[in-house]
Amino acid sequence: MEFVSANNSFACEVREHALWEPADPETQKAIRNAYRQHGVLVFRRQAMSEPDLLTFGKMVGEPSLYAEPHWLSTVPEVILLSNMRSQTGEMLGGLSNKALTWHTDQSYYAEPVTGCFLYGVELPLEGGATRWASLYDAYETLPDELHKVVDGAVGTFSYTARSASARKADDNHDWKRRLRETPDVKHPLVNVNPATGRKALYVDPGTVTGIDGIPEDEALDLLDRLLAHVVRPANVYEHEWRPGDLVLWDNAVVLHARDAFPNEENRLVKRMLVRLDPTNHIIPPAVH
Ligand SMILES: O=C(O)CCC(=O)C(=O)O
Repeated sequence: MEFVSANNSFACEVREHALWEPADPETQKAIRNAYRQHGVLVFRRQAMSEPDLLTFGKMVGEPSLYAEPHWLSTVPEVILLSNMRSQTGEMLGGLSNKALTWHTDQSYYAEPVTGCFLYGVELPLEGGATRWASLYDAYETLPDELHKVVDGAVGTFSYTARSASARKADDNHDWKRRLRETPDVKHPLVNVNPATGRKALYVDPGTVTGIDGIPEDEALDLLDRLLAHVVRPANVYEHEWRPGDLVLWDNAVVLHARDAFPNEENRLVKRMLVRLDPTNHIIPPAVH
């Protein structure tokens, strides 16, 4: 097994390793350590059944169910993301073919499940690339005057705000129930890894609607500046998907975004959410 930088970015590609074969404890530990350190791990050319995906999820943490039951696959921890439809015309999973702007999953929950991976099954010839940006590197390279503002700051994370534009699209969400179940929450804008002491910024464009103690227009301006810093090209890993690729990431320490793709083309990726070990990973705490 070999760990190399993916396209000279912060993300790490794991080579010479077959995820569908049983891994010994040393190998598992090396993968978990690389995951904690880099926040994004890329495995190419994997042949994974859904039970294999579940076994991998259990190696990383505790696989968790998603809030949209009709996106779930035969193994219910596996979530389908696709623009494809069944023979009777129902959407096979969620998120259709649309672009997804920079975001991090579950930040609108008081206790986000932060581990996540995608496994590429069927991919379009054009479009549909996914990008990740490091919130560790973003924090570490912030100018001092911004450190002073974000250290100790608390943001409001709103599912209602986040879903406002998505609610207009047909992407197979049960919006009414989701809005009812998901009140606004607060999290710190900077979190510390409990095992390494490393700090990561925690911002989620479109979801963070305000910062405690800062007037709204100033807060939104600050959030725009932070986002521009996080997603500058030197801080981004872009993944061009091929069938069999598996990308694992930690939503507490990276943002991600996806390009749109033509709806005439099929894209099917399988996703799993994984609750991570709070002694090794940042779990963004709720602030009351
Ligand atoms: O389909 C993708 O590549 C990304 C999906 C995504 O952004 C998500 O699951 O939150």
